Amino acid sequence: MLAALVATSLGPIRAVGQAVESPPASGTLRQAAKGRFLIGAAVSARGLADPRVADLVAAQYDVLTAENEFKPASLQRQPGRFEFATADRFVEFTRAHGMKLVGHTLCWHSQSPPWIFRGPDGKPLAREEGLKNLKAHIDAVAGHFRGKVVGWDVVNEAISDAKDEYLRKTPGLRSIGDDYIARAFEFAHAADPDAELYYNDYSNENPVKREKTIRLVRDLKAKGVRIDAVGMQCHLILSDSNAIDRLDESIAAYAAEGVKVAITELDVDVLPRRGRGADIGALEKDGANPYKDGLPPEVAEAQARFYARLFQVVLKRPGVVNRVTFWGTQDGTSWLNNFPVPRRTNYPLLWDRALKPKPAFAAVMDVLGRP
Ligand code: 9MR
Repeated sequence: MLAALVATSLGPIRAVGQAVESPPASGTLRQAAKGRFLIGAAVSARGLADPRVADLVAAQYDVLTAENEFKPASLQRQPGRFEFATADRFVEFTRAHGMKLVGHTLCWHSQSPPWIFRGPDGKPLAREEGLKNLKAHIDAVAGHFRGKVVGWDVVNEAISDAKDEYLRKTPGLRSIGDDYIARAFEFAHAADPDAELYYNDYSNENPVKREKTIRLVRDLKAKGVRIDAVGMQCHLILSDSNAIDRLDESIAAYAAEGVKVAITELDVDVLPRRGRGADIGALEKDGANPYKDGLPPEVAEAQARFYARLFQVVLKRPGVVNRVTFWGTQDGTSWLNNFPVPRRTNYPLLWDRALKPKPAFAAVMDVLGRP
């Protein structure tokens, strides 16, 4: 099936395909990256239920992340009532296909049930109550998936975007205090001692967040807390031409702290943006939607060059970047069709809406294939 997909990409159906000067590379990302780093993707339960997506995913990637199904709101909507059935399908799928699985995420201010850190009045729970809920969640979830996931995004997006603020004022912080992050890592380690533990965030290729991330890594290490890697989401924007240089510098800075780096949510937004990051919204309210009838070949080519540069940076430091995970597989189901402006037509990934590989796929394969 995969061979067929690659072959048909040469057909004249889409303008994007016509722009490719040489035929798209054959083979898979997984083969191409072998022995250097793991290559992964986020997929939703709905995506996995589509046989064409399931085939593509099983052929191309070493490791999966569930796009929403391991988040606290999915697993423990009501206190003490854990719902693992949907998440367990990811365990079965990855096992059946000889793949690894990453857990995303144990502690996040978004997609979490409010009662974890807040009372019925909306006020922060007392520290001991908040700690008890955090521990109960992590014990149950990391315990359930013990031996089934290779690692956890233990805490997600806890660093502030504000220039003069270190940590985001999340419900967890307001209830427990600054050390909720360290405690989450300790609980995760106790529940699954073999799992790798990651701190995951967006925009941490940028200097301001990089410095705060380094502060956090040092703080955790000083407390004797296990942290294996910084997860760099890398929701990047095509027009931000310096992003790759900042990424390069930041990978070096994290490596110097003695942690690995995983690129955890990679995509390259091709639409106009006024602001940056994964957490803006109001600014973009009336954002333009210029490519609703197709991605112009020159934009597809620019995106291909952008991805190629990114993978060159990844390959520069063997053993430091140990995983690159895309946030999705095909353009049609990417979150970026609805963020920061709802219902636009975006093209952030390596496969198009018909599951045909784009120029960006060929470009990545080309970089990975070079000696
Ligand atoms: O892709 C996810 C989307 O389906 C959800 O609606 C959204 C809810 O916040 O979360 C998206 O995934 C996010 C990830 O969990 C954390 N980093 C930013 C991702 C994109 O928003």
